Formats: sequence, C-alpha cells, structure tokens
Amino acid sequence: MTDLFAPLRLGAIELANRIVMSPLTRCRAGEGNVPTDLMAEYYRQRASAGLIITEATPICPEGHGYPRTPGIYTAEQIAGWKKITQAVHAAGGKIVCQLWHVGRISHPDFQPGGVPPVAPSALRPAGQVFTGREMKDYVTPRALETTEIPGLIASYVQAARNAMEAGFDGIEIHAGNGYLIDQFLRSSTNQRTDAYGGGKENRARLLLEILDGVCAAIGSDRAGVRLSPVTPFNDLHDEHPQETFEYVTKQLNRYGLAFLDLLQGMGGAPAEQWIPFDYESLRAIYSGKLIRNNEYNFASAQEAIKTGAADAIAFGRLLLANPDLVERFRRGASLNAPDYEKLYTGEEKGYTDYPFLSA
Ligand code: 8OZ
Repeated sequence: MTDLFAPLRLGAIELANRIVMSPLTRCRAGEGNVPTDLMAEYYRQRASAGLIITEATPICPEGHGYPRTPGIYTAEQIAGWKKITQAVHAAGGKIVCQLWHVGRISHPDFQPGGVPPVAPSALRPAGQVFTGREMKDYVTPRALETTEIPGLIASYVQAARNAMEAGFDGIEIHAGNGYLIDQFLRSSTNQRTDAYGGGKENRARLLLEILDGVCAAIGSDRAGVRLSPVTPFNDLHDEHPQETFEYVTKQLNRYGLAFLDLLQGMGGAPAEQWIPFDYESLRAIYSGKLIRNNEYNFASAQEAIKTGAADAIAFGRLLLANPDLVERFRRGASLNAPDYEKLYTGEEKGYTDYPFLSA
C-alpha cells in the first residue's frame, strides 16, 4: 500500500518519498542577496525529504520585499545556488527553486531607484513592512502598464533558466500568499480594466502566460505552481475563491505540470478559523500530482496519502525543526519544536543547529 515513504514521480523529478519540504523564508542570504554556505548546510541537512522546495526566491531586483532573501538573477546568486543544489544532490535529495515576486508587498527602500513597488492596481496594503532596520507603512504601489507584462513574464522565464543553470531539479511558481501573481488572481487587489483584470479568466491570465513561457523554456515536467486560495496574509481576498481557484486549477491541467502545491487554510490559524473552501473539489478537478500542505502531522499525512487525497504532503515547521523528519516519522520518534524567535534572524542558531536523532 502506498504511504508517505513510497517513492513518487513528479513529472521528470523522482522522489524517494512523499515528504516534501515547504518553502520557508529564513532571511539569511549574504551580501548581494547571494545564497551562502550556511544555507547549503541547512538544505543539505534536510535532503532526506523526498523534495525540497526552496525559500521564496526573487526573480528580479524589483521582486524583493524582505531583507536578505536570496535572488536568482545575478551570476553570483546562481553560483551560490549551485553549491546548494550540489550539496542536496550529493546527499541524495531533490530540490526545486520557488520563483517569487512580491509585487506591492515591498517598499521603496527595497526598490532600485527608491521608487514605489509594482502591483496589478494602485492599492496600498494595510500594515507594515520590515525594511531591515525598522518597520514602515506599506506605500501605494504603481499599477503595471499592460506593455510591461511581457517583460515581467520574461523575468520569470529567465529566472527559470537560471534555476536550471544552478542545477535545480525544477521550479515552483509562487502564485500564493498575497504576492504579485496572487495580487492578480484575487479580486480585491486586481481592479485592472485590461486583459489582466476583471473576471477570473483575465485575473488568471498572468499566471498562465508565465507558465506558457516557463514550460517552453525548461519543460512542464520540471515546473510546479503554489496556490493558497483563502489565505488573508498580505491583505487580500477573493470574492468567489471557489470559482476563481476551480477555474485556475482546470487551466493548469493543460500544462502537464510536475505538480500543484496547494497551501490550505490561513497560515498558523487553527483550522476552525479557516475561511471555508472545498479543497477536495480541486483534488477532483486537477489531473496531475498534488502536494497538500498546512497543519498535517504524521497520522493525518499518512491518511491523506493512503486515501489518495494527496500524492505528497509538504511540511514547513516540522522540517524546519527536524532535519531528519523522515527518519523520525519512520521510527515514531519525538519531534524538536521550532524556535520561532529565530525564524528570520540568528544565523546558524535555530537554523542549522536542530539536533538529529542519535543513531
Ligand atoms: C513569511 C515571511 C516572509 C515571506 C510566503 C514568502 O508566505 C513568504 C513569506 C512568509 O509565501
């Protein structure tokens, strides 16, 4: 019987098991937003997971909105990632790069020339951004011109090529959590009147055109997508999430992607508080391999695999704190707890110093 420990093929990527590492922003890149040797050690420690999805990785300078997030658009960044992919592969793992553009979830302090960040529409997010030194209010972003969209798509395509050059097994397009693509997808942040705004067909157009370009460049069997239909993270929502995301999922079927990575619920909020959404409907609609994520433990993940509700399960907090999570699951061993104080700071502390089980 299939379970979490069974191998799985996601497009062109062969996984040793169905335990996937969720993308986790850790803010430890070096000067020039270059991946470091410490990051290579962190990912190498977690290579027994069937697949690692990297932390969100900006595709271009304008795509940054947090301090010390590693990019994939300069030669130095590609060289840094190469050390990481080599370390993970040498340890027997697989790794894909999560391609990211934050859109309006940024600040002029992060932007080349100190200009406002871009977004589908000039709508300021509620809340504040940490610029590396202090908290500042978000600003009103500049709405992208229709004529700028091909250049944006080209940046995603180039980043996907760069990821392949860096030795990744594939890429994941980050279309969730309130960042640029999600700002296009969901109705509250997209008030465009061109072909990229309005009904769900238009709001989904940017994601689908990015996939057209990326799949042509690196192969659809090495490309995945992350969606998070109801997360309120970064101040946005959709008036009809079920309709929007059923439409998007149907469209994804025509690409033959390596996987769809579905982030359920609302961050760390308890499941009772989640905006209702029928995830089983997306499972039924989607014809490819499905990774499901959020709030799974060993038992519920096993159940999801055994019943066919998912092909793989992604774990964030558990893999953050337990580099050998696969072995701990196998042995039914106890788990380390994450140190939330050290999520985004602390260098090696709370990063590469979580204990492994002793042999
Ligand atoms: C937490 C902090 C910073 C970024 C996401 C990339 O939610 C993120 C992120 C999460 O997808």
